[in-house]
Amino acid sequence: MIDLQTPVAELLDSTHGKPKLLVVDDQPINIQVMYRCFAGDYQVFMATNGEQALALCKTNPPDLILLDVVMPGLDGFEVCKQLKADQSTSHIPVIFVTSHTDPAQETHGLNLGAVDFIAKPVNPDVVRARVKTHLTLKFQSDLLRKLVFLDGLTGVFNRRYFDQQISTEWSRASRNQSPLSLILLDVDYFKRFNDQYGHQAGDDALRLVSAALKTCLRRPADLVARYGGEEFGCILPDTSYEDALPIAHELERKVRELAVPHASSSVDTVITISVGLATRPGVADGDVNALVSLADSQLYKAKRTGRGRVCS
Ligand code: GH3
Ligand code: MG
Ligand code: MG
Ligand code: MG
Repeated sequence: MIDLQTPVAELLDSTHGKPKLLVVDDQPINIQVMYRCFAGDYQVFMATNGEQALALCKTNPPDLILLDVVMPGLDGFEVCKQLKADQSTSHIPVIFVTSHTDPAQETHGLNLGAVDFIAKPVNPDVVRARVKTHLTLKFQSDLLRKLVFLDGLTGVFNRRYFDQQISTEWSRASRNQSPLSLILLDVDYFKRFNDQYGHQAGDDALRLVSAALKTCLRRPADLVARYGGEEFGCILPDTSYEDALPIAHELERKVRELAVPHASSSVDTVITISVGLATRPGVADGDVNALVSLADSQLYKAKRTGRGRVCS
C-alpha cells in the first residue's frame, strides 16, 4: 500500500509489495484454478459468496477483484454495484469471470463499472495478462489520485485536500455530534529566514517543519496539510479542546526542538511557529468557515502577542 503522507519522490520510487487479488466464486474448483494462476506473484484472497467479498473489501481492500457472476445470495452484479457505490471501494477494479457469454450480460457488467469480462473456462495466460494490464492502470491512477492531494515540496497534504477534508469532517462532526479541532500554524519571521539563509535553505526548513508536525499526530484520521506558503493546518477529528491543546503545544515544541538556526528571528535563535487552535464542540451552530476563521484569528493573536506560542 502507498502511504498518503510519504514524500512525493519516495512515492514515485516506491516498489509495492505483491499486489492483492480477491477471487470470488461459489465453486471451490474455480477458486483453485485462479489460485494456481496467481499464487507466487500475487497475494490471493478468496471469498465464496458476495457478502464475504464485500466484507473483505472493507477490511482488507484488494488491488483487483476477479468476480463470479452467478452465486447464491448476492450475485456478482450486485456486489459490483455495491462496491462502485461506496467511495472507499469504488476505485478497486472488478473483472467479471463467468460462463455467461451473452453480450447483453457482458454489457450490463461493464456498465456497472467492471473493467473487463472474462469467459470461463479461463485460459491462464490470458487471464494473467489481463490482470497485469488492469493492475498497471490501477496503480497509475492511484498514484495520480494521491499526487493531486499532496504538496510537492513537503509531501504532506495540500490545500485542495485540506479544504475537502475540513468540510467532510465538519459534516461528520455535525452528524455524530462529535467535536472537531483545527490547528493553524505559521512559521515566524520566515521572510527574514529566506533573506538570510537563501530560498533553498527555506525549502529545506519547510520540509523539516512538516516532518516534525507529522510526528505529533496520534490517530490515523488526524492530518497535516500545507495550507499556504509557510502555513500549515492540522485537522483533528473527534478531538475535544482538552485533547487538542496538548497537541498544539507539542507542535510548537517539536518545531523549536528541530533547532534550525534562525539568527534574525526576534523570537528565538531557532525557527519557531505561532499556533492557533479552535474546536467545534459536539453540538455546534455555525459552519465550517467559522471554525477556520476562529483558528485563524487565534493564530493572528499568537503573532500579535509575541509569536512562538499557542493561542486558543
Ligand atoms: P510572520 O512571523 O508574521 O509570519 O512573518 P513572515 O516573514 O513569516 O511572514 P510573511 O508573510 O511576511 O512572509 C512569508 C515568507 O514565507 C515569504 C515567502 O518568501 C516565504 N515562503 C512562502 N512559501 C515558501 C516556500 O515554498 N519556500 C520558501 N523558501 N519560502 C517560502
Ligand atoms: Mg458461480
Ligand atoms: Mg510567517
Ligand atoms: Mg504566513
